[in-house]
Amino acid sequence: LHSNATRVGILGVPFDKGQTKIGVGNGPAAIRKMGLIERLEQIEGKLDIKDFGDVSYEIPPNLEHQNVPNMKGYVEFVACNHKLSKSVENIINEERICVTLGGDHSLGLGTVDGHLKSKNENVCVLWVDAHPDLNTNKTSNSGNVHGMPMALLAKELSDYWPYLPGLDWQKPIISLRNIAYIGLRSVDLYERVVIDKLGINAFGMEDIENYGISTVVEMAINKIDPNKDKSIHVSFDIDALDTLEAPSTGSAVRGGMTLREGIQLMEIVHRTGRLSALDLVEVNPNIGTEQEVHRTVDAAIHIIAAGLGHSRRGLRPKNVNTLPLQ
Ligand code: HAR
Ligand code: MN
Ligand code: MN
Ligand code: MN
Repeated sequence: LHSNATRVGILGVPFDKGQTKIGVGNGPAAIRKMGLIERLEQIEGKLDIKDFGDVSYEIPPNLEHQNVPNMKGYVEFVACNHKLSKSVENIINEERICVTLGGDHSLGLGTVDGHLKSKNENVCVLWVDAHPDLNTNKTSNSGNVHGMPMALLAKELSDYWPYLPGLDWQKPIISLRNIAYIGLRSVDLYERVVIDKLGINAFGMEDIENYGISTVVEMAINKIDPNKDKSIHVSFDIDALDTLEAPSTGSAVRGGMTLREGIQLMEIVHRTGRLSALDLVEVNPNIGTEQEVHRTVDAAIHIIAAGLGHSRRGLRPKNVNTLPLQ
């Protein structure tokens, strides 16, 4: 391997307690089984890929009987994300781009937290999603914690949470100024109020329609990283893509991004050279037909490969003179 090869760490998080549908915990296995690593190995320049396996966790005894109103699966959520945050921090400390395979989107708490800790908080986040995941336990209609990670991470919302037992390791240390949404089209009432009041960078489907995906991505990155010196975190919820592109997911919403737009987004992020963490979440292989599952997982792999430098223009030959062109 080349010594300057891009270093990548793959981490599975078969976590499904952030929502109530069975199957999203099988996401990492499905993505690996369809050949993620084999496809990443074909990327130009050869990546240095290390698979860290799946995160496992135990509930610490002092947490066992804790709960917080309107937060389903609270102790599992806290325990898993604590372990996950440390793993992500270690992988990024090894100078690897940390690719986290979900699992439901509640894992975004741990991945962003670990990234922030590794990079001394000098991080910006692109949250690519149909949903803003900005509910607190008071505003959520579902009590599903996969709709809450952004509200836990944001400094500006820390006063809106009750005491959260076992979450002292996680401080809301990212400012909403360093966060941008892309792909929104299913926003709850309170989420809408928070986005408007706090002026959160939010690019919805109509912005993609009006400006095109490449302009939207450039605008988003310019907003959250104006000096081009931050470490970039992309948290990609597969439901950002249209239902036709990624049907096997728990909260599909029509009218979403094409796979082409998703790939273009990731190619632009790759070209910044500042991508340090990529989450690919909410792939649920228990939803839909075999063909739909295949399409969804394939889309997920295309998104990841584009972020790590796969080029739609094909590979450049190492030595043109050896090709049978004459
Ligand atoms: N906003 C809704 C809730 O809080 C649904 C959001 C959850 N769906 C996701 N997250 N896949 O992006 O329950
Ligand atoms: Mn989400
Ligand atoms: Mn979503
Ligand atoms: Mn293909």
